[in-house]
Amino acid sequence: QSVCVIGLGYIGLPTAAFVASKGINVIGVDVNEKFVNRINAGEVPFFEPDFAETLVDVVGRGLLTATTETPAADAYIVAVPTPFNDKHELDPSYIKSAAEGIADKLSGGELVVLESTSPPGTTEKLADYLISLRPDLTLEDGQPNSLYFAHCPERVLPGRIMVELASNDRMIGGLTPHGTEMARELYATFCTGELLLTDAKTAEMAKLTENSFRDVNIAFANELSVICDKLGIDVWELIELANHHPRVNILQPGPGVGGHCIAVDPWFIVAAAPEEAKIIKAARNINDAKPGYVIDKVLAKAYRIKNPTIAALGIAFKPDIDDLRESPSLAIVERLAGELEEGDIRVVEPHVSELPSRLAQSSNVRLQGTLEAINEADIVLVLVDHTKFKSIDRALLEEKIVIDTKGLWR
Ligand code: SAJ
Repeated sequence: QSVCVIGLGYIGLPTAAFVASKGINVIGVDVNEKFVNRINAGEVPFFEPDFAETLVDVVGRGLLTATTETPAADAYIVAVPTPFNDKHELDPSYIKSAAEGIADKLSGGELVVLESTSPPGTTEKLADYLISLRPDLTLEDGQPNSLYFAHCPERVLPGRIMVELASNDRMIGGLTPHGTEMARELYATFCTGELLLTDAKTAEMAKLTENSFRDVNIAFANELSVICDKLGIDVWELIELANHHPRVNILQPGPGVGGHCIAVDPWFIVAAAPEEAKIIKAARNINDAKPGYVIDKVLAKAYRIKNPTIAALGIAFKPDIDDLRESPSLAIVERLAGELEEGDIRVVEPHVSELPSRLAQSSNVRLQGTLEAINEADIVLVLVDHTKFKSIDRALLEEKIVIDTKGLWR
């Protein structure tokens, strides 16, 4: 059995390596030739705990090969980006080009799994598109020329990908019963979690629902944090107290919601049912407004100081990772750099060795060590609750204005 994984990003590559680690022959496909060459050389393109060892091992044993050309395979796992356009509708171009790569390699009997998070109905559209490219094949079960489809959304948490790839329960939603069964057999080879069988559209909606649930709960916490500021109440203490109730479990407020999933996926539900998705939409807007609220708070303090120095602690999108994608903390520092009339910003980010290019070009921003930055700062702005920040000596913060968006030093 051979498996082809299309799209070797943050999800596709660990998935490919993980499947290969079970002794299955995996070919990974990506449009980026440099990236492909690096993978074949066993080089790890991004940090993820325990991932490097697995990648080096499976590439070394010849179980995982990367290429730019889609090969013939028994099963295809599509893990390409699924961004949205300005109306929050899916931009299907990556899924379509994956389908175009697969189309002429098919001979009938293959399974195509869509793993990318997608709006309800996308797996069906992918199937229809492939059949339009290959009208000699059919979506009907049980024919020699049948093609099978399923949606098996990934649910791994960045930072815990290698653990969760193995142990998470998986939803397996086929377009037809046989498609569901084939996908179940494939995922049973590498998942120890429960395999939950459903149809494709329900699996698509379930994945969006999980991330929307989290987004709505974070929005609730963020709204509380703004209300508490107004009322002079410590929101962290408030949430801790309320969470002692046996049926209350409020998430944590912060500088906003980032990453590639939680800030994106709810919009697919809003686009699919704009009139009905009221709470989901409000939550998105509340979380998107939080960085602006933090910026206003910092500027109000900074304007009272001549040539203020601000130490910004953290620019990653969440704690203990180096991922800056869609990071509200990074966006806050970028906007502060543009709006600050005088003074400067010292960024402390233990997980990166240089600032991203847009920030590096700002004359009033530089990367600095934690103690140095805090010592020289008038305002200490906590944007990420990295474990390394927790042990900072509180004595250093005396005389400083502290704006702590994560309740790190409460
Ligand atoms: N955040 C808060 N407060 C919280 C929890 C998170 O402000 O109490 C913020 C984080 O700082 C970050 C953002 O939310 O900016 C998202 O972080 P996250 O840890 O909640 O989630 P992701 O984006 O890393 O991964 C999510 C996970 N989904 C759920 O937990 C329901 C993961 O399991 C999914 O696989 C992933 O999205 C995905 O790919 O969809």
